Amino acid sequence: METITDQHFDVQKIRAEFPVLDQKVNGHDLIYFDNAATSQKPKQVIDALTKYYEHNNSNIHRGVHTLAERATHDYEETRKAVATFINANEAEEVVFTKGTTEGLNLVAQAYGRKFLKAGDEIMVSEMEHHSNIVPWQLLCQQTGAVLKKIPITENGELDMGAFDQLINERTKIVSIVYISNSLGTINPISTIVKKAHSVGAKVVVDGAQAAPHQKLDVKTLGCDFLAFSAHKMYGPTGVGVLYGKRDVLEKMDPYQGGGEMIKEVSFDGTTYNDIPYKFEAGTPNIGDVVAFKEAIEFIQRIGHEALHTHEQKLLQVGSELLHKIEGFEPVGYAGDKASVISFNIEGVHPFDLGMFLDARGIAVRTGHHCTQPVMDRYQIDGTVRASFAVYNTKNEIEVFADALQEIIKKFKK
Ligand code: C6P
Repeated sequence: METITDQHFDVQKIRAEFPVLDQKVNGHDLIYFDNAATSQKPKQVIDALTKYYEHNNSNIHRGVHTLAERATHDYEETRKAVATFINANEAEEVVFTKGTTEGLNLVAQAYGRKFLKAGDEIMVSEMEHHSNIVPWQLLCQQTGAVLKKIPITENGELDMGAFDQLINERTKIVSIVYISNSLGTINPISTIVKKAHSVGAKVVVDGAQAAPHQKLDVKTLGCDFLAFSAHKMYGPTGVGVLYGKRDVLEKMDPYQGGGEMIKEVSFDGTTYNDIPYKFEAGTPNIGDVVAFKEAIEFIQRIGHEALHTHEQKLLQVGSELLHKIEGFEPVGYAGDKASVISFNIEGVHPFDLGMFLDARGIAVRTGHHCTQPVMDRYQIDGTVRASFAVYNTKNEIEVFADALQEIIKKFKK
């Protein structure tokens, strides 16, 4: 497939693929800067979903009729596309979930409950999303394992010195976010993996925010598990991926019991299906999995390089313009950062800023972004977060910065 080079990157052409962007909100052209919460969907994803329900809807892996075969084929084609997208060894290492949250819970329960015992240690960082904290807290309650926290520095990077101090032979799992949703920080995953593996710990990567911005290569990363969500990478909601290395997945117990995950069931005992089906109990979200393939195709067509270059330009323009605003207080300014700007304006509550921006058609997220420990770290209630995607423009950022200036002026009168 031919990808778009930097010179041929045409943001207006890309925007035209996203019907939702072409609308007025509260009388203004919509400016959608809430991409870290969920991205918009290109027409090819929407069309694939419609096509599935108009032509192929059927249950999978269990029918001999034509529609069942078509649905099964398309569902499994997405699995292959995901395996290629993340450079997995094989499609069987790709488990479909309903999102990152489910993937992380699956590892905690199906791996953690089987292999961890009292006194073992699990390490996460202070910048984790709640979905990479709470499943481990539950596991600690169930097993007596202990949760350890890698602190973050003032600019929002992992304190790698502290990590080196914390890691030891009791560490059994390191579960770490690739890109922080509230700070934008890109973490040095390969380094963490090497250190964790040297003490025999498994590494789980929360790739929710990385999947839309970063080339995900499980071989380069070396991680044992990687979880991400389709809806943050231009795909449908309700679908996620848990990648796991074959030998690890095979040793794990099932996560849920039901149809599809078994080989034989009797009251004398049940045998389980092979991976990945062992972890996909019940009828999955077939239509959305099928449409997810188109989101992958969309990203591959643009190419990670062009995508990255464009988003980094937006980040640079946004950072420069916002820094000129009086009272601007960035939260998270790591050297290696994705296109997310989290900030506060002195004397104005983030929620108020969010409301006034919405009145001008600008969608941002405000609050703690499901990372309350980050807010505690900086002793703030929340932030305003503007997160940029491939279809955002420099002009939108200029409009956003002007709108902020005007809103602040009104507040300070
Ligand atoms: N962050 C945000 O606005 P789900 O909901 O399962 O698709 O993803 C959970 C999740 C896990 N890890 C990270 C780093 C995330 O950013 C998210 C979702 C959204 O930042 C909703 S809180």
